[in-house]
Amino acid sequence: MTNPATDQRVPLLGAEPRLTFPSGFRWGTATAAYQIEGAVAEDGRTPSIWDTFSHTPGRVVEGHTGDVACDHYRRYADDVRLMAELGLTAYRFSIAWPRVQPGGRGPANQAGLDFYRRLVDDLLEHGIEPWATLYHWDLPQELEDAGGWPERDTAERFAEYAALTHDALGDRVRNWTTLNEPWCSAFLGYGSGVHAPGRSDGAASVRAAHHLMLGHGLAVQAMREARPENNFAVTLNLYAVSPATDSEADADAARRIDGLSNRIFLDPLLRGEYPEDIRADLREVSDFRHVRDGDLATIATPLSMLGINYYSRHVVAAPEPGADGTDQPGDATWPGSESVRFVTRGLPVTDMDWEIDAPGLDETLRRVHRDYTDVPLYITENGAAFVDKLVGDEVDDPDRSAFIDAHLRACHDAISAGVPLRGYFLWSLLDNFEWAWGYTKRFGITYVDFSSQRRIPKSSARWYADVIRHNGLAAG
Ligand code: IFM
Repeated sequence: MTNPATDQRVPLLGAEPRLTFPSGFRWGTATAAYQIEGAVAEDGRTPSIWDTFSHTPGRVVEGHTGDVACDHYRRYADDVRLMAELGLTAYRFSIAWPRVQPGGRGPANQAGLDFYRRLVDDLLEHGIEPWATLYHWDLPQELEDAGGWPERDTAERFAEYAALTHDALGDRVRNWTTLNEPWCSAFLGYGSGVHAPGRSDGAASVRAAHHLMLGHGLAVQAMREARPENNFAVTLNLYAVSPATDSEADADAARRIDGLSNRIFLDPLLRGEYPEDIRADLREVSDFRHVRDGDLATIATPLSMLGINYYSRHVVAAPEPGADGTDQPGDATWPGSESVRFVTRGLPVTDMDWEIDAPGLDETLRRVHRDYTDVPLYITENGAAFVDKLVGDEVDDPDRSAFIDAHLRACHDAISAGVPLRGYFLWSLLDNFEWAWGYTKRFGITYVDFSSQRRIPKSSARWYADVIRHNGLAAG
């Protein structure tokens, strides 16, 4: 395996790993329903906003859809066997709301729940702990037609769906995550419109962010009341954020982007407030009158643990003055950040063009623990897309192993500094439907031949299995 920065192979472990993780550390992979399941009209499932979006010409690269995806709905048993062969101790998957509660209202659909019962039972039989996420972006289309996340009612509907799903599966799934990456749902879905439902309305995106988090709080309360012994979390996509220079203007750009990507969720969730600077940065877009008394206390309902997805760092700068002396617009696409320039540093990038910055993960973990919370932390996603080539029956993806290796070292550094990091879920088990990029970006440690649905573990899968077997990494 080669490291793109050094062109060095990442060694497989010998008998004596020197970087050992705490015993009981969870080694997992993560996936999401719409990205892998397919079977979109099976057993009573109704369309989600992603079905509508992906079937709208021009929204997804090459017109790809999740109609078939990895056909995991039918092939889940093969996929669980694959996980067992890798030695995973945990698996994070998401539940499709429109499968379990078609249309987003009313009674549970037993046929939909049965699929997750089968999946969970199979995981348990293989000694793999199931981790369920309730919302990974597939809002029932009917709820979007009624206004979607910008409407308060969607938060209530989400709590009802969470309670009904947890009632059915809470006896065998101990670890529950409400939302995956509410930043993406709110700001890519309703702000820039590059994700479903594809709306570009700054005010709506700020309301969506609030109602997503309100739905999270209401859902945790409902589920905890039913089974207080289970663990409840939310997963945030957090970024390390740095100013491009030590100028005051760039420091302010970094403050703003940290606020609009990280603190806008961390502060309500863990401090019960929206920071004043964020309200000020958003004043042209929102008066925050949608925030009702008691909402912030609900959002700040205590968590059992927190999920963090980490991919890269934002390096940002203030706008440059144009020829006429006025500020040139930046290139951000969500409200409040229009004036900020995102700067690249010439570091190696993944196939998403995201700069590889493993120290940013250590920094993020320490910051969350130091400034916000003592609860156990989990990396619920981390991984990389690279251009993979199937040669014969092999895919050699050294850059991916090097990426994971570097990020696991960052996790180890954070643990050594006292951060209660308890597990790592690699994104992703399988190549899958990468949202607006369709099937053109491969994140899996397992190659999927989408024409035959054949699964081929990449060299990174063998490398990760070795890490799991040794509960650690070779000396670096
Ligand atoms: O594929 C996505 C996933 O659904 C959410 N987090 C980021 C991944 C890579 O873009």
